Amino acid sequence: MRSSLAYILAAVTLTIARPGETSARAPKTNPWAQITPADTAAVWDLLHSPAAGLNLTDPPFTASQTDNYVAFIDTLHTNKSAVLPYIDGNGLQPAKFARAVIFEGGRTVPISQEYMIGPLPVSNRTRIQKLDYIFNGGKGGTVPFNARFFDLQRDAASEPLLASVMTEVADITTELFGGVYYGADDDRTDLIYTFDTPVSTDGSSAVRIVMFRYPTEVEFLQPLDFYVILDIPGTDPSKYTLRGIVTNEKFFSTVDKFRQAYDAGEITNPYPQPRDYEWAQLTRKEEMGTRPLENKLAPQSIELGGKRYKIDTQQNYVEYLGWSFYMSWTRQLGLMFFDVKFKGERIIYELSMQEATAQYAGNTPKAASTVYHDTHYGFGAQSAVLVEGFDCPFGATLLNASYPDGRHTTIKPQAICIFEADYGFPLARHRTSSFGPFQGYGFSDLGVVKASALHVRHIATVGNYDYLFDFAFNVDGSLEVGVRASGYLQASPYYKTQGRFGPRVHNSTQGSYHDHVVTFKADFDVLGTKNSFQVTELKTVKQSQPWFPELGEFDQMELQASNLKREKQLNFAENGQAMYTVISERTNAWGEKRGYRITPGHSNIHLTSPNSPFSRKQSEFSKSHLAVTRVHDTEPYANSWQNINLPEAPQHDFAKFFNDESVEDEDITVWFNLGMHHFTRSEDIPVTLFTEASSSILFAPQNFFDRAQEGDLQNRRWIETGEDQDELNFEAYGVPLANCAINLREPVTNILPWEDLIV
Ligand SMILES: *[C@@H]1O[C@H](CO)[C@@H](O)[C@H](O)[C@H]1NC(C)=O
Ligand SMILES: *[C@@H]1O[C@H](CO)[C@@H](O)[C@H](O)[C@H]1NC(C)=O
Ligand SMILES: *[C@@H]1O[C@H](CO)[C@@H](O)[C@H](O)[C@H]1NC(C)=O
Ligand SMILES: *[C@@H]1O[C@H](CO)[C@@H](O)[C@H](O)[C@H]1NC(C)=O
Ligand SMILES: *[C@@H]1O[C@H](CO)[C@@H](O)[C@H](O)[C@H]1NC(C)=O
Ligand SMILES: [Cu+2]
Repeated sequence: MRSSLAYILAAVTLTIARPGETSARAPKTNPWAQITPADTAAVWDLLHSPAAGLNLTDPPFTASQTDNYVAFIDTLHTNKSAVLPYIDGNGLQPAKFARAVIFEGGRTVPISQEYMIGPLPVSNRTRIQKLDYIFNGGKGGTVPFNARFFDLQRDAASEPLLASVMTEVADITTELFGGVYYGADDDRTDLIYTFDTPVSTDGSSAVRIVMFRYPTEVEFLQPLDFYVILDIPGTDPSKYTLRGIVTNEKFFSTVDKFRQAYDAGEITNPYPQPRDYEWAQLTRKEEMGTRPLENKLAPQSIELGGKRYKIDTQQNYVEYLGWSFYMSWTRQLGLMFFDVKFKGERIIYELSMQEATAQYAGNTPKAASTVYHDTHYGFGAQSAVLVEGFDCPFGATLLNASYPDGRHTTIKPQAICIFEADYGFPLARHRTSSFGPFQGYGFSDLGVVKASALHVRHIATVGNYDYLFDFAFNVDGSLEVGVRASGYLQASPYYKTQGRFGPRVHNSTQGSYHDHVVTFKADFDVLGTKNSFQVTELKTVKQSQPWFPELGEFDQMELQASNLKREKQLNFAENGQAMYTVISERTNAWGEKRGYRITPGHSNIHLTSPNSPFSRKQSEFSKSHLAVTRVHDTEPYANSWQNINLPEAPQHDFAKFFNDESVEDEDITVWFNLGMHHFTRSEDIPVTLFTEASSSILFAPQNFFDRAQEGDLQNRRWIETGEDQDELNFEAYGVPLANCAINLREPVTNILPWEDLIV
């Protein structure tokens, strides 16, 4: 498989010259950098040392759910209060800390417990402390066993019950689906399954809703109408019980009742799932024919003038046409940006994705109950190689990403790309003309300015979905955040009666309706930490003007600006009739407060169901377009990675951020949601398309400057007629056109890094 993939991709490899690729030097050592591989190993060893007293089983895959073992190590957020004196002054670089999640199944009351370990590197000053301060649910870093991540160990403990139920009905599943499940390790087994999330509501019990599928590469699109629900509370498998079997939209609380119904002819499989799956692979489909001229190479975005950005790859620091920023990467959240400045002035302290929630609907136990928080699986850990020329333009800078993986560090080669791209439209243009029938004499001029942006991109494939995160730093000082989704639907079996949950998209497959809500954090520091959140409403008012006596009172638009006083979750106004701006008290040349506007882009949504039992309290961050809070070292994250299984008793409750603190002239964070209401369609087969599954937001200067940030760009043209109208003056501002060199080659490359590297 590996070599054939490499071969196909190598067939269209374009190598372009990269003149002037340059490196930057970060002003400071990156204080948000992830912990080093050496630190990860040392933290691992420290946790496993007898002195730590944690009694850990190593390696964890040999452990059972009643042992203690390390789930993972990651980088702990560096406190903003410690960073500012360092990046803005002569303060010391803040100490690095790791966080570690330990599954403590060996305790009398089994739990998951999170720790902070630091300062790093490990020395005799390094301490292992409970990590509580970033979780506000009341139990700190403790998560009850029932709610903890459903790992291989929990899977193994509930497997015997599942296998025994499925063995009892093997004759029926054979007749219905031509498949059996005698247990994962049984050679006769030819079905696979997925299970529900959340597995618990408040941690007091756990449920396992198993949905079977055919074992193909496209399992997400090949669901079978067969569900087994197990109650699996605690760590003692002898207490695990069958809640029931669901098929044909009917519930059977025992195997016997199910068998009686089957024998009575009440259970059928009217829409058999095909066993073939080529239809669901992202390959070219010969039967669809060809389109005229499409056999030619498609247009490409190429940095013809050479790199116009600089990177300090040691510090993950980037400079681009006035912009500068640091990047960081964590196992759970993936890419994060810090200290985002334009022309030397800070606009954003931190910009990072916080959570991607997906909630489904349907009249099946799985679709009805599914809510995902994809940080549960880790955006950093699930991001991987980008295909040059397709995921990112040819010639893009491809950076490796890495994350702690056990005692080691896994490198994901080429997981981040950076490139400058043409916007496809000009930034600005105007043509002045007095030619025409009504003018006595003619003059004309035309100015036009090129638009481009530096993009930083990564793609995380979390289970069925590929999330493309794109951050575009525009030449005019605006910044666009975009997220797109492709990949497989998490589909349900097709039922004739369930059109209200989504259309039939294949023989036996229904595209289950679902919401995607992707929560981001933007800790704005517009010219310092003291900012306000201004809402400028567009109101219609009645007024009269003396020069229109005949109108009396008439309707007129008016801007009514006010600052948000207290922390709040809020939605964008209907019809776009409000502007949202983070402002500083500092003013521009015109006496206006300098700010950055938050402009909704495409598909700015929030979760549809505010009160579903599966998303009740652990998903509050996904329930409004925007939220404004005061910055605290204790509130760095919107969510916690194991919160998903605690909808009724959250480990971390975003709603508690809103405790009436003032957000006027204070250090504030704006949380915002992107996403989509995924109205599934047959065009989601084989995979969802990035064109439609797209969402964005733009941050743009709002009186931040005294004028538009284009006047200093040289990539522009000014064309005017001279005194003699036949004469044309053409100003090109000295940017050469002819220095591009593109070498097209078709090398066979075997360095496509499909495999991770472990260090
Ligand atoms: C250590 O954990 C194991 C289970 O993994 C348990 O059997 C043993 O009693 C524990 N030892 C101590 C000292 O707690
Ligand atoms: C800690 O380590 C340092 C350097 O190795 C050493 O000088 C110091 O005495 C140690 N302190 C303690 C309390 O062990
Ligand atoms: C799937 O549907 C297509 C189109 O209706 C039909 O031709 C085909 O026979 C069906 N396959 C199965 C296995 O039912
Ligand atoms: C990225 O990983 C590759 C191995 O695939 C390695 O050769 C390369 O040096 C790494 N690049 C950077 C910038 O660390
Ligand atoms: C960050 O700040 C909190 C609150 O003051 C404190 O409890 C915590 O120890 C700090 N974290 C680090 C890594 O210093
Ligand atoms: Cu979707």
